Amino acid sequence: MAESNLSFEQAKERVQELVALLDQYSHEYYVLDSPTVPDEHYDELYNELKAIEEKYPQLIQNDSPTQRVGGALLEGFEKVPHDSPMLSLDNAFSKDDLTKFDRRISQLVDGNYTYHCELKIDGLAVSLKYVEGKLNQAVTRGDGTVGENVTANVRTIKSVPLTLKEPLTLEARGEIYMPKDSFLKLNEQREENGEAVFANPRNAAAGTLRNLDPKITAARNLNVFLYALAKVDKAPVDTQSDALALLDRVGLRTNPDRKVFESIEEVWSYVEEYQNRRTQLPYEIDGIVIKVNELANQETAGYTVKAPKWAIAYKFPAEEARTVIRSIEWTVGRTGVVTPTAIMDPVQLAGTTVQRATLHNVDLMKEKDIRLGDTAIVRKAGDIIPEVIRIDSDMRTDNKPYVFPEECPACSSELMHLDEEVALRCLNPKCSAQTKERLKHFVSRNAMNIDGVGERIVSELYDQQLVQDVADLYYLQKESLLKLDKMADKSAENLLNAVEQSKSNSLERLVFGLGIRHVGSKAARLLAEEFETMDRLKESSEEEIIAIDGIGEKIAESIYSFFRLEEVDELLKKLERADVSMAYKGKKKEEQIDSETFFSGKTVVITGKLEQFTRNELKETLMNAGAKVTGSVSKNTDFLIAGSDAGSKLTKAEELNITVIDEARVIEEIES
Ligand code: 1X8
Repeated sequence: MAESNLSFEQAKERVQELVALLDQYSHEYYVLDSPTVPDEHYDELYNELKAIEEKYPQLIQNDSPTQRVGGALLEGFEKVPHDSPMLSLDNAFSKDDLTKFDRRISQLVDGNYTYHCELKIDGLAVSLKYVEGKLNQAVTRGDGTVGENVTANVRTIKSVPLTLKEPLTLEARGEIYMPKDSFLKLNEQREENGEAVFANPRNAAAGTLRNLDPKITAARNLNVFLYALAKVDKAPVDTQSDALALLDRVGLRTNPDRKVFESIEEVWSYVEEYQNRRTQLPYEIDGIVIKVNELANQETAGYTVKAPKWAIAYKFPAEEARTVIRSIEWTVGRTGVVTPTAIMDPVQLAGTTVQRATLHNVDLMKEKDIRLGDTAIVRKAGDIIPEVIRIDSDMRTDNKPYVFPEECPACSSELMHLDEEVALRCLNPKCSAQTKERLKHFVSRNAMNIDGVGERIVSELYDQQLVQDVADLYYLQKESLLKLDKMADKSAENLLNAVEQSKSNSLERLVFGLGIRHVGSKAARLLAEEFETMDRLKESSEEEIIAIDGIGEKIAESIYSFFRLEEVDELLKKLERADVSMAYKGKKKEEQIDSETFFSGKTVVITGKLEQFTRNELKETLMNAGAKVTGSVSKNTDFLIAGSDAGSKLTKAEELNITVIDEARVIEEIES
């Protein structure tokens, strides 16, 4: 780099000029998408600035474009409360939902109103605060009340101005995202380096924004669209259109694909237009946000605790893709059910590369007449699990009807259908695949919750003949564990500790863990509550079981016959000899009746790192308070309890407008 030969005074003036010019060129390039100078010219000025700053470091301004590259490693992200909550939006999934929304608005608002329609960007919400025109703070949405300070990382995003074109004090909110092509390149790179790939652009953006090394953020291509003006001093704003125009004017990047409409019919046309165009956009959108345009009308319509009443997010239906089925894999489950998965040519679907899709069962395969070589239409069920929804029969050439397997892929015993079941089953109770699945179920989180015994360890324990049934877990010795692949002293000890701890679990975990047909964790809990010990459950009659509210004939029959099996008797004895508790440790039924709590009958999900409880303690506490604790967030979830570093569940909960609470709140509610 050429050394600068300017005097200090000259340099000072030149720095001002250069920063202003470079800011202008950046704005034209990154925000307006229309550069006015060649890249080389920008680079020349940038290098000149760099040279001056090298000679006179006291002239380096915090908002100099040379200061975007990302400095030192961060220790963590400071928690910052939002001045006003960052709310989520209610969702609409159909034209009918939009019509209902419109009807509500017409009742809430007096007089005329219009709708401002915008694209719903699939990224992460952030708040940017500018003080007298200078970028002061960038904070993630977090739980809506408190977010994380990601200023160091956001500064590296080239389209985020460090200085506004006007010295305003304001808070703008928007979405940080990773463009589709950057996401694909990033994953290609990661694959080459043997690193785990990101599932979709949103996860990649989240991982990038929440990276403790701002240099990494700087090296990846994040971008932002601002879509809300949370607060502004000294600027008249009467509508959402005005707000976005103001953001444009001061140099903040907004999405140009927005429009005002007078009627919900026109809104629907806009929705349909973008539903068709979404795949052509260079970034992912997952819907359309419809807002009442006039701020006065917004105020009249008001808010619920979770969301503004004056806005709604129309969510697009799941994306579909087409690809060719090359083979079909059959997997044996815990109960012997053998399920088919299509192995296909890799295809991009709603942000991820998909190569496997469930075919559910033989009947559905027959119904869809699925053949090897067929072109399949795939979709993600609930936006997560890819499934084949149909075959494009026009694309079929001379593919032969599929020949279904007659033997278990694991143990080769004959497969059959039980009664009227659609499922194919392997009926060999000693089948290796089934046994491994039973073991996996027994150690799983909702069952005995034996930490550190995952799929690989279970498989090895079985293959090495250390464990043949679930009770064998309690007879494991350290010496034999050390013979397993990658099993060090410490991990063997941890494993044994986890096994030991599980001995004192409350009865419902064991009942669920045994994998009795039709007995899920909810039924297991009801049974444990009712009978309190394994012995009493074992001796119970079908009538007694059916008498329990929430348990039907099918479950009762299954439990009754389970406990009549000789091998079950032996297994229970073996567990008892190992000192595995067979007693219920939760609240007695009669204790529960009078206590209607905050959590009674609520479905809750726990995520993130907890401080005050272990996960099990929290779970038990919640269940004692009458909550149903489940593993994944769905529209049926009432609360998500989020610790620190919450990931995809938090995102999902936010998307679904589910109330997110922290541990402190749980304690508060339990104590009251
Ligand atoms: C979330 C989003 C909004 C907009 C775009 N993308 C989003 N992900 C928008 O208003 N254009 S608004 C929003 C929210 O309020 N939670």
